[in-house]
Formats: sequence, C-alpha cells, structure tokens
Amino acid sequence: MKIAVMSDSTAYISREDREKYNIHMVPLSVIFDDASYQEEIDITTEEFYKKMKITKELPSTSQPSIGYVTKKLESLAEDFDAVISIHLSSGISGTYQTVTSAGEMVEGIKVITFDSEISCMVQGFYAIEAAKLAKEGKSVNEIIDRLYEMKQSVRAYFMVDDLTNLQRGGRLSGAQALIGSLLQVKPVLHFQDKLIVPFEKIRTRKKAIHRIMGMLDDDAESNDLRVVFIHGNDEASAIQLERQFKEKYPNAETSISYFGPVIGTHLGEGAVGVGWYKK
Ligand code: MYR
Repeated sequence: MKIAVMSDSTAYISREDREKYNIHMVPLSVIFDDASYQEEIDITTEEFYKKMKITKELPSTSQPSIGYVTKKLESLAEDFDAVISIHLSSGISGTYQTVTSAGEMVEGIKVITFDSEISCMVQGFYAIEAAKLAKEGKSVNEIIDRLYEMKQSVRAYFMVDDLTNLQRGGRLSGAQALIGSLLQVKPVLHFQDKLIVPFEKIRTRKKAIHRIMGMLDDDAESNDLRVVFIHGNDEASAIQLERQFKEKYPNAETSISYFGPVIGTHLGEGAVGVGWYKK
C-alpha cells in the first residue's frame, strides 16, 4: 500500500524537510485588510512580522477551504492508496474537521486524519515520524499506533509577550478569572484537552522561561528527548535557550523553529515555546 503523509502549514516544516521526507502540505491563510495570503506560499514569516508592525488592524486567520483540500486529496489519489494527515489541534482550528470531511468525500484514497492536539513544529514531529515510517514500509495501523505512542510523551509550553492577540482571537481558554491580571503577567501556556489554557501564572518573562526550561530539564534527566525551541521573530532567544540546554545535554537532538504567520497572528511577536517528546 502506498501511503502519503500530509500536514498543514502550521507545522512549519521547512521546504527542504518537506521535500526530504515527502510531506504534503495544505496551507492556512492570514488575512490582512488588503488581501488574504496563504502562509509558506504567498507570504514569508519575515514579511508577515514586518507587515504586522505597520498594520493597525490585527490580521485574522483561516483554515484551508474544503474545495482546496478536496483537490489536494484527489491529486494524491492518483499516486497513493492512503494518506495520513496530521493537523493542528481541532480545539483551535477547523482544519482537522475540514480535512476529515473532505476525506469522506474523495474517492480512490483512504484518508486517515490525526489530531495533533498541538501545533507548530511539535505537530511537525508527528508528520516527520509518520513520513519516516511510511518510507520504511510500515502499515497505516503501525504508523498511527506510533503517533499515539508519541502523544504520551509530547510536552509543549509557551509564553507570549502580550496576551492581547490570543484573547482577541478567542484562542485563550480557561482564563476568565485571570484575564484582568493576566494581561500584566507572563503566564506559561499549554494545551489541555485540545485548548490553550494557562499552565501557571508567572510575573516575568525571565521566570516563565526559567519555569519551562526547568520542566524540560526534569524530563531530559531520565529520557532521550527530541526538543524544539520555537520563537516568534526572536531567533536570538531560541538560540540562547538551545545553547543553555545543550550545555547540560550535549548529545540531545535539538532544533530551532518559528511561529509563522498564522500562529504569529494569535501569539504576537516575541512568543517563545519549547516542545519535546521521548524518542
Ligand atoms: C485558524 O484560523 O483556523 C487557525 C487558528 C490558529 C490559532 C492558533 C493559536 C495559537 C497556537 C499556539 C501553538 C503553540 C504550540 C507550541
């Protein structure tokens, strides 16, 4: 059985890695006053952050249309028997549901959707793992089983410089009681039951990052981890965190990734996140 692996643009898997692992991609879009841009296609992350600085209105985002996804699946059906499609959390975007619905309509290919319950390169970890296994000739069930096994150890925490965008975009849950005070602090955020919720209320950026790095350290002491440091137009912070981690764990497998246009719309510039799982 020929198995394709697909994900959406919010995994922010570089073009080289998408080509290397043969991962197909459906883009989400960011919508400014003047136009709608498919991220990773019509607008780069650098262009996005520049544009966001000079635009008064907060941009909005949208999932891929069902027509677009259907066409993509139909084209995959020409070469593959099945596609495993890995998406950002269904609690923050309709993308997973759209691909699932399109998959039920398209003929000639079995479409198996996987809700990563997260986003960004942590979602990308799942897609890359699936693609490696597909290349090794593993079956759909074997690949899906492995993805669920990974889910047991996946952790991701992040913080934003300013909670306004997350709150305005309606993607911050479980924080009603804290909202007033939250805007003055730098809470550590994470996903719980597919939604973004505050993990811990922390006063300063420095302390929030310290807390996240502490949790990573706790896990790294007894496990062989794959780790990604993610930034919103603040590569220096991500590099510094990676360096700090590597001082203690020189053999750990780490990488740097970014919050691209769609996720950057909701997190704003200056967000930092760390994600990992047991290899
Ligand atoms: C859509 O319009 O369908 C996309 C909505 C995306 C919401 C993004 C919210 C922030 C996600 C943060 C992920 C951090 C992962 C480490």
